[in-house]
Amino acid sequence: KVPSENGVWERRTTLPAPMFSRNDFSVWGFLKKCIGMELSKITMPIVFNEPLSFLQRITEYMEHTYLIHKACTLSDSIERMQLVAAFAVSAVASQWDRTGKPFNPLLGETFELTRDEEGYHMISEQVSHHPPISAFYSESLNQDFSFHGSIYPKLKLWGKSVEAEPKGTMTLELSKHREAYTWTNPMCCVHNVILGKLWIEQYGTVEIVNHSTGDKCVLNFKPCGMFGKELHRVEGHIQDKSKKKHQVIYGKWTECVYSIEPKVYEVNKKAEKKSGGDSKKHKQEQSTGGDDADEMPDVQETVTMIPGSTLLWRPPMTPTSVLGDYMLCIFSLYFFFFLDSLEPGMIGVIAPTDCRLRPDIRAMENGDIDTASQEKERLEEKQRVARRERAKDEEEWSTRWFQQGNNRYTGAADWIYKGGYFDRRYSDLPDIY
Ligand code: CLR
Repeated sequence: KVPSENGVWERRTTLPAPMFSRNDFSVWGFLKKCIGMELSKITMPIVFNEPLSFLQRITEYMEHTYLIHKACTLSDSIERMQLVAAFAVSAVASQWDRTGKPFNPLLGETFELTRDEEGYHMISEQVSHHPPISAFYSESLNQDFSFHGSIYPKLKLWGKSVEAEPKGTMTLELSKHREAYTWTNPMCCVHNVILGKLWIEQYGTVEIVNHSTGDKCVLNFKPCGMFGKELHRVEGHIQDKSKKKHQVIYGKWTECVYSIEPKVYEVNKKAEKKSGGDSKKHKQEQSTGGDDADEMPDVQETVTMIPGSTLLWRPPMTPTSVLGDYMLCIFSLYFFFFLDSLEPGMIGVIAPTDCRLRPDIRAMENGDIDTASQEKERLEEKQRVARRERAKDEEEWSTRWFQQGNNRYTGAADWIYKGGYFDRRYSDLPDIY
């Protein structure tokens, strides 16, 4: 927040400093030395970073929390599933055009987000350094829901792209309905790390399970395909435990999510085929093998709304120009801006491990790249020294707000919130900055 004329603090609407252009730096120049290495162990030059910690980047899952609030008010479980599906799609929507690398969180780093107006708060902690694992827990202030999970981004360098598999289970619990939903996020691929313009694709099947009713929503995040026709497209359906199809879900994760009755959807599809809507007459050569860049297909086609559909979600659009050379595009700048803003009321309230207090990220946000770079090195060295000290004393690192366990619903390995963060008795916190 920034002070306005009458002395009241208002949320900021711009970033403190514009960023330099990344165009002069080649990602490949660094990556070629790293072939065959585990990507999480590579220290990339800071120019490829965006001034956010990975903990803040995953907090963007919460941008459209109103969908969960809405789901809580519905009495029909299929209708609730529709909104949960829309939430799962909306959660990854901010990835569009976000090719900056967030800062790797330090072990023990935390990020708190308290949004009184939106009725929830969230706490996340870096619980492991190698492999990097971030755990998060959010709940509504009126105890209607909790949404929690952990993310271990497994990165792979394929010829021209970096593929990130976000390992970890998302769990959403709606207390009034005694329901729990689980799913795993789709794959994320960053194209053209060798040459060309970086762009992001998300693909894979996301299966949302309602563990109380046995309802399922199977969502297919489509790979962009040969003509780019499927770029950003999401399609799927909701079925009950007897496998009866109830609703079809369709749209794009960058644009909108609709739901419609399966019968109406099928009729429409058939009609579209008859009219030769998507003829595949001219086969085009696929460009995966060649040396040239995989350009992002032009996204000309917007989603056609089939009559009878219900709109479940649409992201609020904001002009990207405000961000200047940050070269990221985000639907709701508002959300991004306050993710990293250190408001006066927060000092002394947020935990001393909160990434808002990280000097390297702060320096980068202020446009001071040299300080950012020096500070980043200092923090990483401090972390290494601490680890060596622990090894010498045969001491194990203990996580502060989460503990390793199994997901209650799926049995998969998970990180469980121990509670207590919001009591704000921050004893035993490591000194990581
Ligand atoms: C996407 C949403 C998933 C969780 C997740 C895991 C890994 C993240 C990815 C998200 C976004 C893109 C990401 C990736 C790790 C590295 C990659 C931040 C948040 C960046 C863009 C790679 C940049 C490196 C190039 C400059 C080479 O649910």
